[in-house]
Amino acid sequence: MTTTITITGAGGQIGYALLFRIAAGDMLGPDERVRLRLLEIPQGMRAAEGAALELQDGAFALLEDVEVTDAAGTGFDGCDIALLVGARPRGPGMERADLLAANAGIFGPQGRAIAENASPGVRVTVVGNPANTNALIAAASTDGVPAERFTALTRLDENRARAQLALALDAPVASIRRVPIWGNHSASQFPDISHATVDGRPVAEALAERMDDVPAWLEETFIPRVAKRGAEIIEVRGSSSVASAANATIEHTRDWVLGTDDWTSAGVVSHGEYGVPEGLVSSFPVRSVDGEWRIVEGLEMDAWAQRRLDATVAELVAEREAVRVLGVL
Ligand code: NAX
Repeated sequence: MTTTITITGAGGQIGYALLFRIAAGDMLGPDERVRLRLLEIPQGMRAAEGAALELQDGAFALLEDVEVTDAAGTGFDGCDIALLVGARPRGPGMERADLLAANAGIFGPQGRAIAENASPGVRVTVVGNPANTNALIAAASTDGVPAERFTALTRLDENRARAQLALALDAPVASIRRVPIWGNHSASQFPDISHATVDGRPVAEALAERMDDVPAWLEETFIPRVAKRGAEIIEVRGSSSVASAANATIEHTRDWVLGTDDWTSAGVVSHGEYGVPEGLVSSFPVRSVDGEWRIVEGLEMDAWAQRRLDATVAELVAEREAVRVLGVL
């Protein structure tokens, strides 16, 4: 079988880190052939064309075809999976409303182009920031494609959270499970350890053996470290997260297609679960079953966790309002 994958912003940094791993079979496995559509804006075309030349030079057995274009109709033609990476970054002096407006001008038309050209079962993973609201805009701009087909990437945040817990507990990262991210992919996000386990036992219990005040560590160290990790990477590396973001994009999309054996996190459309207003694209604990994300329901939340969730959801509501004022929704 062959899957057609469209990558927007393919000439950018994350695009460059994604393409070769997809061609090597890291996303859909060693038996699935892939056809890549690299969608760029005119200024990004040369970089994307260069990446396409390198893809040829990789001689990947699974790579059937690569096309580079700046026309959305061609880019999304027959697309089964769309990775929406290209976005307008915040420029100097740019207000949040300007950023939302600029991105609405990208994700609205791309949503429409997906509805008109992609395959009926298309799956969309939005990486470009502000990812949740960009996914909401794209979903709202389509006729006929269910909103559930549009998701936002929060897997990188979850991976960061699991890695920080592994360090704190001196445990292998693979032994840490069930660390969902709630809400927005932003500094307001809530990485939640209430249900997390390390080798099957509660993380909270294991942390309490190593520190006196677990709640203070969560509030003052763990949550800010995870939520602001992007800024830390920029400070140390001099450039934003790239390979880790591409890795998370691959894991998110692979799990959506192939299924999960436990919880993970994804920004998905709310139907009112946990009091999150219907229609928002919020991160939740999810499982992937039969090719669809299902929100893990019925989890207990104490008052502190509820306050954290409410705060990040309030930010998503404010972003939706800002976009509504622009007349986009
Ligand atoms: P780059 O600036 O390296 O690349 C972006 C590319 O997108 C450029 O080549 C540009 O020409 C292209 N582009 C811009 N508008 C486009 C459009 N309308 N159609 C097609 N292509 C378009 O950024 P990069 O480091 O690759 O980051 C891409 C996006 O990922 C940014 O918005 C960034 O904020 C976001 N991130 C999201 C993360 C997440 O976890 N959700 C984490 C990493 C990253 O910060």
